[in-house]
Amino acid sequence: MSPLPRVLLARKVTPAAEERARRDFDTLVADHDLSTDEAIEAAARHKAVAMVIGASVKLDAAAAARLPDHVKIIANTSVGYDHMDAAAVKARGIIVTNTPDVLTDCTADLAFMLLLAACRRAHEYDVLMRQGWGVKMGFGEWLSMKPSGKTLGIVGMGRIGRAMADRARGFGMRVLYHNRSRLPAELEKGAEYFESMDAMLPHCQILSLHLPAGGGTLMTREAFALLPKGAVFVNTARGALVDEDALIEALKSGHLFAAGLDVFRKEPDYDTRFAELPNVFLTPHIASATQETRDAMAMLALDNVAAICAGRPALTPV
Ligand code: 8YV
Repeated sequence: MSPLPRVLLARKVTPAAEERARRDFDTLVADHDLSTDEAIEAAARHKAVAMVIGASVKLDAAAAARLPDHVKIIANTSVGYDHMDAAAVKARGIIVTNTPDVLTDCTADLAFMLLLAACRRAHEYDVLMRQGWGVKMGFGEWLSMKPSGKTLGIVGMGRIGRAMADRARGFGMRVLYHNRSRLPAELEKGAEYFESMDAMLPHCQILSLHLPAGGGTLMTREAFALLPKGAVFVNTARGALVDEDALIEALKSGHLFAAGLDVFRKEPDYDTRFAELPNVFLTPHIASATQETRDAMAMLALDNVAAICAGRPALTPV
């Protein structure tokens, strides 16, 4: 019997996925999410043919050049892979995979939760209750914003953007979108296409980002200014897309009614000025963090590893 393929789990995965990895491969399991140097060193030491990684392993061109020759696949446990220079890794003859589809529903669910929480002042009411319901509200006081029937703008109408649009339709929203190209009618489902994001922004009572990072800062001070006064902003995509100073100013001035944010520029840290704003609902980059979805993401990463080790094509190459 040939020896089991050597795999490095450079990040902690779920128990079910770890059990499978230990059963199907000769697996070295890291006890924490490894840094880039730690991961490259562990892969070399373990003679790994596969590395299962998360965003703590940042493979820029220089790090890609240091990957050991025996590594055949880098399996990301995420759909976004802006933590690596995929072209540089692939130029080394190494397959790169990600985890599309399996996290679409949970990411759209969380984006919609942030949308509802931001519109309905969920954070403020929750704090108020935990402080003993000190403020008794009059009929016309502390009012929030009705999400149903509003106009939602989506930037990035890929799988997650379309799942967000599906949820919005259930709330009677008018859906606008900006995307690199217009979708066919069966995917558009009545959403209105804007070739220019700037042309769309003035119509968006709520704006939600669903595109990868890489194209620089999309939501600049000027872009926020184009949103109508009282708009709500939701981001489950990447913090790098947003000028956070401009966002904080817009939230403070009341130009934005509220925001719901799952992603930040300085992850795994964040600008704590957000925490001082009552009109922000914050989550720590957990859109895909349900038991079901994290299991599915880790299993898909391992499916990709298994395919490459068996000489088959990867399921979800990038
Ligand atoms: C994270 C994500 O990767 O898939 C993505 O692009 O950002 C997330 O799913 C996940 O939180 C693991 O770190």
